[in-house]
Amino acid sequence: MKRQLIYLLLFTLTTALFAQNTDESKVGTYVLPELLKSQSGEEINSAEKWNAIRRPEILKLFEDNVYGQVPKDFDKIEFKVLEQNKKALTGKATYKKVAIYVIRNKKIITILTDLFIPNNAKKPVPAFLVINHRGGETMNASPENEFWPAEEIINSGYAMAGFDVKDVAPDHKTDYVNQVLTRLYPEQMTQPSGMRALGAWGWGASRIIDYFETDKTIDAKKVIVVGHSRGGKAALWCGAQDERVAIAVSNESGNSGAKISRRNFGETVETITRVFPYWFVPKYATFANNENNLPIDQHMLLALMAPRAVYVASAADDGWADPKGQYLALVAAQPVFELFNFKTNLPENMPSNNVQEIQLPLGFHNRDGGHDMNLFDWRQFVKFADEYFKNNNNK
Ligand code: GTR
Repeated sequence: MKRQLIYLLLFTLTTALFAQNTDESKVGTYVLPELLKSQSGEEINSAEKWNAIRRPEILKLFEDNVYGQVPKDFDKIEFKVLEQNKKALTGKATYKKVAIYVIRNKKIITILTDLFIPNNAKKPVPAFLVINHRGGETMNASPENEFWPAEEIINSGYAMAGFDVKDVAPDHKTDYVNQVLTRLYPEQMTQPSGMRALGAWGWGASRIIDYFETDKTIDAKKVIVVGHSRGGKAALWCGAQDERVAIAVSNESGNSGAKISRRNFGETVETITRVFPYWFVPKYATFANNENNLPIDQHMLLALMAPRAVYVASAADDGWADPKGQYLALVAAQPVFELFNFKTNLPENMPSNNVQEIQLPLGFHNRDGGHDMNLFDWRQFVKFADEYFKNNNNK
């Protein structure tokens, strides 16, 4: 709880220090880069062409200009259940602490995962997996903990998992290199489009999905990767990279997450690259006050989830993350989902506060209140996941 307060305070301070436009009348106009035209000018009018041509192009543009590559190779991965309690949450769940050891070139890193699995499940369960930047102590299963409400999630028939990003890349300007980058992929640091912190966090989530694939109680084809704010940026990039992610949930990910960068409202590329340069490749800073020259915008990141599902959550008082800019990105991503025969038709205007909009495989809400992830948000994620898994025949 204390840690959450500190985050809230820091967040309020940053937003106050770097006053950005929050006046809708001053937003101005912008033109988004084309989703459905390839770099050589070819019309992308089918799912096949999207997968073969445009998707790889856009992934590479995000790698080179924003988040860096995500290395896929390592020599070995091993899992060890360090703790297990079959009577957790008053007997409703099994708790496991799992260590994930990843080895490359004789170097090792360890990611610790906290995991609750419902005991009454008759078959493998879908799992929520949180990329947590708020510290391990925020993954406690106490009923007051709305950020990671394990019991509520268990009651809804899902497993609840999470890991602390510090195991893969500490959220710190210089220390971020200390885990996966220095130990496993040192060459990434010498490459201009090598992995940086946000990419490393997503890489960590993928290793937990590797573990899920070995745990018979989990349905690894129904993994919902969730991130709040900076964690939400990482969740979207993870989902774009790792097609095992069934649903990517972005909670108030804002700038360089779900928000349209060209929309001059809330946090800008200038601020984010100045305050958090280590989240991105160095080239991203060249787009500070120069967003119109970005070869991508964030609607393209959401589109990389197609035909899988993406959920964008906002909070009405979180102007820094630009609720409307996040909604408009989802609207602008729709043409790619249409290529996969999803007839989504999101309203032009953002839905009213606290009203969930579901047009599978897309979902959105903008709740009352400020920057946080709470029970209201989680209940919407569960409703969305329930609908999606019920309706998606592939699952
Ligand atoms: C802010 C940052 C945002 C967002 C947020 C958070 O200070 O400017 O982009 O990531 O932190 O993670 O809570």
